[in-house]
Amino acid sequence: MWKPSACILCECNCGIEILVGEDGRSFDKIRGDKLHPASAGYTCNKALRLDLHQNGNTGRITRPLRRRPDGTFEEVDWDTAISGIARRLGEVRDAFGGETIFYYGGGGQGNHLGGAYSPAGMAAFGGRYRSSALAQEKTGEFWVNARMTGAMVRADFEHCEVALFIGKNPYQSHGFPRARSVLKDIAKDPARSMVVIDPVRTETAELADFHLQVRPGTDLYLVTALAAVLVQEGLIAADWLAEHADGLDAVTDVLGRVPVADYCAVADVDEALVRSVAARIAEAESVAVFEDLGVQMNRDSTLVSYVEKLVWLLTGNFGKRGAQYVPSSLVPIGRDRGYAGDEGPRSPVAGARIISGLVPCNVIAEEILTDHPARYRAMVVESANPAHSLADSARMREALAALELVVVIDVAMTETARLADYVLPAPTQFEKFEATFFNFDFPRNVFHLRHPVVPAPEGVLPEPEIHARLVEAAGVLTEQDYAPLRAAAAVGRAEFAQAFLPVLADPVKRRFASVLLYRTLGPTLPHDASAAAVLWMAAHECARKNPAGVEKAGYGTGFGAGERLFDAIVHGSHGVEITHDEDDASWRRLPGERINLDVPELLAAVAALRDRPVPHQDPDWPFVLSAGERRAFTANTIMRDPSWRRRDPDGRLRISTTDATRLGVTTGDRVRLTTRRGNAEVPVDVTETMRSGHISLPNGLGLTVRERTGVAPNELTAAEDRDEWAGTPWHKHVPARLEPLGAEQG
Ligand SMILES: Nc1nc2c(c(=O)[nH]1)N[C@H]1C(S)=C(S)[C@@H](COP(=O)(O)OP(=O)(O)OC[C@H]3O[C@@H](n4cnc5c(=O)[nH]c(N)nc54)[C@H](O)[C@@H]3O)O[C@H]1N2
Ligand SMILES: Nc1nc2c(c(=O)[nH]1)N[C@H]1C(S)=C(S)[C@@H](COP(=O)(O)OP(=O)(O)OC[C@H]3O[C@@H](n4cnc5c(=O)[nH]c(N)nc54)[C@H](O)[C@@H]3O)O[C@H]1N2
Ligand code: SF4
Ligand SMILES: [Mo]
Repeated sequence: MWKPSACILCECNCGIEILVGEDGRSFDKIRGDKLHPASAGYTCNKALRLDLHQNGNTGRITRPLRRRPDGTFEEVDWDTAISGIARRLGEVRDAFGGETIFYYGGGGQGNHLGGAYSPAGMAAFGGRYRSSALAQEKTGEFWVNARMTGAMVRADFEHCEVALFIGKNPYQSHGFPRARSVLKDIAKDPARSMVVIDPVRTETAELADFHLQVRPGTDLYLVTALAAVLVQEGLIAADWLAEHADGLDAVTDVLGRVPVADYCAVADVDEALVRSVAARIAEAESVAVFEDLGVQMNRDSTLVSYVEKLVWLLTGNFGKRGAQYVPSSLVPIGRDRGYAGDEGPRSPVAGARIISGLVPCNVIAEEILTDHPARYRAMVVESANPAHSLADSARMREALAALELVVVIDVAMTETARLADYVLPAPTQFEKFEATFFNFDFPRNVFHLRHPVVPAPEGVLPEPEIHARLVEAAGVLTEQDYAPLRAAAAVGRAEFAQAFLPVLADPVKRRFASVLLYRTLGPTLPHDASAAAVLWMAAHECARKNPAGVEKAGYGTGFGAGERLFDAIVHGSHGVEITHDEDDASWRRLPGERINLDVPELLAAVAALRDRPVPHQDPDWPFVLSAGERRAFTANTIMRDPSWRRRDPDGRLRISTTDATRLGVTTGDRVRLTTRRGNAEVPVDVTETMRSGHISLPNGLGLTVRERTGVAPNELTAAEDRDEWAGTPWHKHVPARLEPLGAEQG
């Protein structure tokens, strides 16, 4: 029988249908789900063999594990595991304070429902600090958004006249619905243009009209030159800016003085090309822009985010079709308060800026490996693999070992789980109710609550149940808290809502709202969808915040709108439209409906770029390593079965033809790759797509199931290589050198 679900390998979460075999377990066939409101039948190559995630050689775990004093693991039952963890978290709290219990993760590319319950589990023990992968990619951009628009911004590539990608390869990495089709449409249409800023001639660059093949790590020079041309050549949307934006004079003052030719020379991009790109952007009806890891995990990332936003703001590309927009959301992700300068929360040891509630990933080890009294003492890791995915794996392993307690909640025996004191096994995303909160479409936004496709094996527990049991083991919630809510739920939703109001009004109880919903409203939901209970609150919040969009999507108004939206989500196994916005909805999501162009500290840093020494290559490290790019068969560390990779199974190091010739290596030859932090042996792939001096490794290999496949990129990266504003890593800019191994062996 074909069953609807979604691909879990990137943030798009395309709707799929799975033909479950007669054994009730195997995925015999997978196809795109035409009924999915966002992906409409689209998938890329990666989804089609998800069977290898569900049934492959993945190191699946199905029993709670506890570490013995001799270092080996033993299987324990759930009561033993939960009570043991609760006791030890309680001991850490009593000895050092609950705020020393750190939480990492909360969901990968497709599973965020458990993460909605984890704040309750952590609050039960006084946990306060947390982080996730977002704090090694998006937090700089979140901080800039908060200061400029006060809202998360996305872009409409489907309708744009000009698409601009900066450090982003959507042909492989996607990031918006039906990416490959949308890219091909733009490439085919003579009236539309695509601009790509990337040192690599990627599949996306291959489709582009303008490829600015920037010198790695110099994007700030290039993007500043681009913005400066707009100002210096009078290409800005002056009337639009006067009506909608503040701070223009300060910005034009700085950009007016930028030495465009010099900056293009630093970036090694032809000045005439930069000027024609500026002209193309300025004349376009609409421009959509996506900056991603090529700049966000690179030097000056927060400053690049700022200037990138100036490019589309100075040309009036916000709040209209084909440009940037502010999506509605069911569960907001990445909202920051936008504290200026030194205001705002800081991490307890390193004093790093906490953005959107997240401690920068690159300081986590530093917050542990110290004798500072406020250091973290315990860590709960959920659906993440920080021993592999964070900078400097060796130091991260050391940090995990220094903690009093590490708990990992995962489906597989990951690199991080191997270092834990307790490992709690969860059902896979095809064995439970699951959802992603990466819902950013516009004007029609979509949410997909996936139903289980196959039964979970005995011995695993879904994350909401784990967090509920932790809260109960801490003694925070008891039957007494549940009883009145259960009684109200038995009468009806309106009565339940009435009974739930006091929970929301109580600042302590509110922290446990998700678990209260799960235990009381949950059992009344159809299809055993208890895990969806937390979405009831989210649906009402969405209806309250976006009344027009929710009404236009067909859910009516008032309390009934929230109820109908929630019911549609619970029943709609192919995904549902949650809002249908009017075109001007983006404006109404901006505080004061205005845009701020002048972020003083960032603008001052852009102005000071002139006086900064021009970046130069250190002769000891003649290569720049991009440690972790997205390729046809990479999917973070979600796919652990190596046979999934039809191409590039061992994750080769890409190198330019010029450099390969100089080193005397050809495709398939092995080289020793050395960075300041480590070294690895890896076969090379010689290609015309790389610039000389630039080499790249895939992201998401270097995994160990039975044996290790590929190079683990973070054995080579350093935690101190990070952005001065947001603490985001420079994974795409690792100084490196290479030695051919052929000669050594021969
Ligand atoms: N196939 C696949 N798709 C994925 C994922 C996956 O693992 N595999 N992961 C998902 C996740 S978690 C994310 S965050 C996204 C990330 O998606 P992307 O950001 O698109 O992914 P990357 O390939 O890491 O980096 C993008 C580009 O940055 C370029 N780059 C490197 N150095 C520089 C530089 O100095 N300047 C500029 N301008 N560009 C540079 C690289 O050449 C690369 O083409 O992808 C998602 N999609
Ligand atoms: N050097 C370098 N490092 C990088 C990057 C890079 O480009 N270069 N990219 C970074 C980026 S952008 C990201 S997003 C991170 C990603 O790295 P992480 O945040 O560590 O996440 P994933 O690799 O997506 O791993 C997700 C984990 O979730 C588990 N999992 C899957 N489904 C479930 C489930 O239903 N429940 C539970 N409990 N667990 C589940 C998987 O087994 C896996 O262990 O890596 C980052 N690290
Ligand atoms: S990897 Fe991403 S784009 Fe490809 S099918 Fe899966 S969700 Fe869709
Ligand atoms: Mo990511």
